[in-house]
Amino acid sequence: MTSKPLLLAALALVAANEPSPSTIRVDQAGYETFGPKIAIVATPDAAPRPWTLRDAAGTVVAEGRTIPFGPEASSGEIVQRIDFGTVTRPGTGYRLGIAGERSQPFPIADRPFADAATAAMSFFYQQRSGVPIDPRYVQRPDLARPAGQPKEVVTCFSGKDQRGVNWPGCAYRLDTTGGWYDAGDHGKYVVNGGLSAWTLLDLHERLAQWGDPQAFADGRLALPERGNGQDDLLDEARVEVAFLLAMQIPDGKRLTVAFKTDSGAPASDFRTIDAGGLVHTKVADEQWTGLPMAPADDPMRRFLYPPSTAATYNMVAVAAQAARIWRNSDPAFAARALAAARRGWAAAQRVPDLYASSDFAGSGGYGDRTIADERFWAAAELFTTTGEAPYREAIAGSPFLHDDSPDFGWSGTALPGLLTLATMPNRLPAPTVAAIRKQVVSLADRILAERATSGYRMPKAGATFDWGSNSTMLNRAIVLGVAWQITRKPVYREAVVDVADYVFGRNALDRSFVTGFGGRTMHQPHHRFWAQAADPRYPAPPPGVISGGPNSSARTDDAVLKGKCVGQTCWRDDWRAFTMNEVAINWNAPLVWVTAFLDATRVRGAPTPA
Ligand code: 9MR
Repeated sequence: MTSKPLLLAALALVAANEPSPSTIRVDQAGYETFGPKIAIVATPDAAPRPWTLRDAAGTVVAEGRTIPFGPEASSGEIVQRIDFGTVTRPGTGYRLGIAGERSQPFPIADRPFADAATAAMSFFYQQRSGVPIDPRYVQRPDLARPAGQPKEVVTCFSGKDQRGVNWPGCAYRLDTTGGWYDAGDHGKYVVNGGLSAWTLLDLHERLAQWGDPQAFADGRLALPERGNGQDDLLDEARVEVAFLLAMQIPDGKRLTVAFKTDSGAPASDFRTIDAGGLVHTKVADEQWTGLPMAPADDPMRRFLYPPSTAATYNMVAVAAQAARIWRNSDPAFAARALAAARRGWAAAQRVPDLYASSDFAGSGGYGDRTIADERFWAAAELFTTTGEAPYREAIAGSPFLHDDSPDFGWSGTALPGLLTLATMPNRLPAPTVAAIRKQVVSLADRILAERATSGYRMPKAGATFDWGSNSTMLNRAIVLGVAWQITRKPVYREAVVDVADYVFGRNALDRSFVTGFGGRTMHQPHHRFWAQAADPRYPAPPPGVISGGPNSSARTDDAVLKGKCVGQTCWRDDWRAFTMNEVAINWNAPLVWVTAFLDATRVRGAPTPA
């Protein structure tokens, strides 16, 4: 148990190290030597102000006037821009200044995002379940820890759910050892794990297309697999792919499941089905544990929770993607993944309407009533890998070929399918591929249009920030990045830089949401092990971990900010604030994608004048 004085001392320590916020907001991780350089300043009125840029020695290296923008919806401020893109001298400790106010220090560097990409990948190693976290592969010795759930052979949950409905369990066990913990909790969820693994695998495939296939070559990351001759990003992603495969129900198993699981009513319509090939939704604790809690100390019983059609399609998509990625380097693994994907596809055709129940205690719901998008995604990945007719038929005529949502996430997975079909070599007719590319570019244009309305040049208009809003921004940056890949128009890449600038500090809170990158970063994630703010005997987070970000819509954890915040100001650096400051695999994965994209596509050397 923590004593109160210790707790207060820990909180005071964090507060004492914290520079005060500035009204001049910069990308605290840095600006690219030959890239755009925009800062945002909040001012009491819209009158332009003179600004200066000083180097670390205090010498003025540039000056100019702010460019008024006006009222800003996402923050409630009046903002102006500082454009210092003409400065191309690398250095550290630059600061912008306006009449007595100065920004956090920042570097100008050729590769300001390279270290963040590496650190953001380390997050996945440190979220691994089933293996000890080895001091040789982490940034500080106190981040090492014993394995959590080193032998996780689990059966289905049986007994009463939170609404008193009795679930019958099952007559088998699965070995689900491994994978990544989802977030600050110790649940392992297929739909979120699948999307996260897909994001990293998608990055891997694209790095080659961007001309940087060695970005995560063997030895680039600190991993136990270092030196095995395989790409390190693939080594990490494989941990999760293996977990997804382990969640699939063996052939011939029968299971009693509820077909009615709408939220609002207790689960009902239990039927016994042939469950072979379906995928369990999650393996997780029976009850929520508190913070702090190292994975190895987690006392809860863990169970498999019922399969769903969405989880099945999700595994299918990623396994199909894995099958083409490992085809040459590990044909046996690739064949196993493809067989699992085909078996999953068949099972989902047989059982197209099995939805997850969110009524179990101890773990996240991840419920999703719309499965057509998962089906489209699975078909897209299977078709890209195999070229076979049934998958083409599932794609052809799909409304998702023309869907106008620029967002994707754990519950909305049509866009991942579209992005794959747009640029991964496949056997669709050339005019169809051209139409899909056009669609991706038009979604990116929609994002650009929203950015034009944003004083912070965010890829999203308005003041609504949902749970995990930083991943909404980063996933939109992925769409922009693919549009850049298709068109090579600089504006799409510039808009990706804007998203990086936002998450690394160019926001209304003057806060880098990524630990370790910036002068004023997030310190206190909602995380059971990186829980130093809750208990000084636990470690502070490693660098490279992104907060979920502002949440203006669903803040069940928070009375402090209620009614007192606008949009992006609805966030606190507080380990208790689980709707705002948790960290998660599906938020760090797009951080890796975006930082690695920017690093791989950086301008090498001074651009030739037009
Ligand atoms: O990221 C999820 C978010 O979209 C949902 O609104 C929220 C509430 O259901 O759950 C989030 O996911 C959490 C999951 O349920 C449990 N592990 C931590 C995840 C991040 O907070």
